[in-house]
Amino acid sequence: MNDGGQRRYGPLGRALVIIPTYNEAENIKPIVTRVRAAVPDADILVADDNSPDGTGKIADELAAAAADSQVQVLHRQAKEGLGAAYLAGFRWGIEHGYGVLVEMDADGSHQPEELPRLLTALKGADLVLGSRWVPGGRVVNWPKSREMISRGGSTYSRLLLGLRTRDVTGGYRAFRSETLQGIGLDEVASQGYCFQVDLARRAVDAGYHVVEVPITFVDREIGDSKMSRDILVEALWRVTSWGVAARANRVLGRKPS
Ligand SMILES: Nc1nc2c(ncn2[C@@H]2O[C@H](COP(=O)(O)OP(=O)(O)O)[C@@H](O)[C@H]2O)c(=O)[nH]1
Ligand SMILES: [Mg+2]
Repeated sequence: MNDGGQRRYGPLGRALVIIPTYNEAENIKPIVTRVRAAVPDADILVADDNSPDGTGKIADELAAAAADSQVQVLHRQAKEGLGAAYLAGFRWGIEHGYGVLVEMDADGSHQPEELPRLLTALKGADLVLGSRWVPGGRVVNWPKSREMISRGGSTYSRLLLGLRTRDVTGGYRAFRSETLQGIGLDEVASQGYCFQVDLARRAVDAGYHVVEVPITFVDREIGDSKMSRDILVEALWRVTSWGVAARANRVLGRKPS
């Protein structure tokens, strides 16, 4: 719980890097190879939504070639969004006894070489956010339009939800498994990218110690972004409704739901 970082934290335990994929056939092998090289002790779970381009099959081949089952694949029936893929991956990781669950995109935007810094910070925190918008953080090759959407989304969410973290929408994160178990995963309904905002606000509301670590986010060079208008609309209406509910609760003197 959040006591300004004074709490003594237990050992981290084994780490599982969860990589959600939808049509990442050209990216999956390079990212798995980079994670294995950067953090050899961590295991990897690819959460694939039955990608039509055969990403799941390539991931199976990588799993078969990996020593000691360090690469696993969670095959899901259909494309259900980033949030649903992560929830399934978190449940899998918790069931298998991992102490740390990491979120990482498949397209190279989240550099595995930066993961050791996130894990070091997690030794004194409940949740570490890789952050583009703190000093030392940056984005490379991102179109100005995407940067505006991301920065705007973070600012809107922070103001409406009263969050102090700078990068609320980012998806490069390391959770202690206790943190995930303490924030009510069963009640998370967010499907698209607002899933990230949802988890961040739940962790802050539950009093967890959330730390931001600067990262360099590199835009994908291969494959297409899955960002869509529907994902943006879902984010806007969910964040707005959480903000309105939080304000109403404050006015009425109720605890946040
Ligand atoms: N399993 C699964 N993965 C997804 C889905 N949507 C996006 N992803 C993955 O989530 C990560 C981030 O998506 P990306 O398209 O790079 O988003 P952007 O960086 O915001 O443009 C990538 O690894 C995608 O393959 C989905 O519906 N299901
Ligand atoms: Mg991307």
